[in-house]
Amino acid sequence: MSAATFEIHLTDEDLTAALRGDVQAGLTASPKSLPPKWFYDARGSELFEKITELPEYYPTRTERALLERVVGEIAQVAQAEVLVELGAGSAAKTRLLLDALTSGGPLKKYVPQDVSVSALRGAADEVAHEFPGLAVHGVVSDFTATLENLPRGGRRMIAFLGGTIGNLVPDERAEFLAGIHDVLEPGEQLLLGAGLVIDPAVLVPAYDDAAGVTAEFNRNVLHVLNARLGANFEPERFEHIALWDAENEWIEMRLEATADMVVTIPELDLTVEFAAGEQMRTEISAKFHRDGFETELAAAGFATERVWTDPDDRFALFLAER
Ligand code: AVJ
Repeated sequence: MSAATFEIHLTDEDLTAALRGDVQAGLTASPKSLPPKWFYDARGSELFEKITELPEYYPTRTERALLERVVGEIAQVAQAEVLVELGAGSAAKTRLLLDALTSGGPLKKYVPQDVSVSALRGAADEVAHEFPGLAVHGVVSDFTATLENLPRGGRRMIAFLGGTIGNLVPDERAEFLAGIHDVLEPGEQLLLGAGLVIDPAVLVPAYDDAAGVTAEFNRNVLHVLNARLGANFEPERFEHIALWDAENEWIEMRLEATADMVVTIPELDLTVEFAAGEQMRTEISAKFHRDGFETELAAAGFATERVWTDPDDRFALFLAER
């Protein structure tokens, strides 16, 4: 019986310190904003799982179907011995990749990374039992620390799926891709899932569903601030907004204050005022053009080997080589 091993570069205290810094900076800025990574406490992760099942939210099922179709080719081209999955969480897509990379290639080791031990532990142990010949080594860290501490040896493929790259603004994206390029050896690979620019009439409802699950997910960041920093937000007094920014080609989620409010955040010794109608950005989810993204990969030093898209051109998988 095999069990997963773990290394932890990020403690709960580190996470709280990072949250404090982000909230202090974001809520004292004008306009106010909060980074999307703080959506994902246990409730936020559950709400995101629900989002992936909504009729309007096409990215997850589109990427999954695409992956199902091309995973054999990916395995064949990549010949990966080590799969590193960034933001692995409880990723259901992992099985598909692992099946293909073990049966159609030389995979020996799986390294899932996430910021939350709890999300990672269960999933990593399950994979270890399902794939007895595979070494499973979970890494709890942020991306930067993951890249710095990435185990060497064996031909590696780093996978970053789900379109989460879209949460980064262009500068952060360039830095992130360059950071991945830095840690890879020539010949090693990056597998990236990215949402493509499509009709806003399809895009916007994916982030503003009729059942209101995304609205609740958006407001969850306020629950997180209440729970972790002792803040007294009344989340139901903020309205969910999702809009398509055509110039930047990203979906932007915001929370709009429905009344004048004063919020205190004791852990930060901070009082924050919201005016009725004031909007605060909580997430960007950038969408891409195939060529534009290849250019970004090239700027980071990658050669794009293959690009696959779904039949409706809504989502793309890029396989790039250092
Ligand atoms: C998990 C970052 C890929 O941007 O589509 C879903 C998060 N936000 N609905 C995305 C999200 C609103 C999602 N990612």
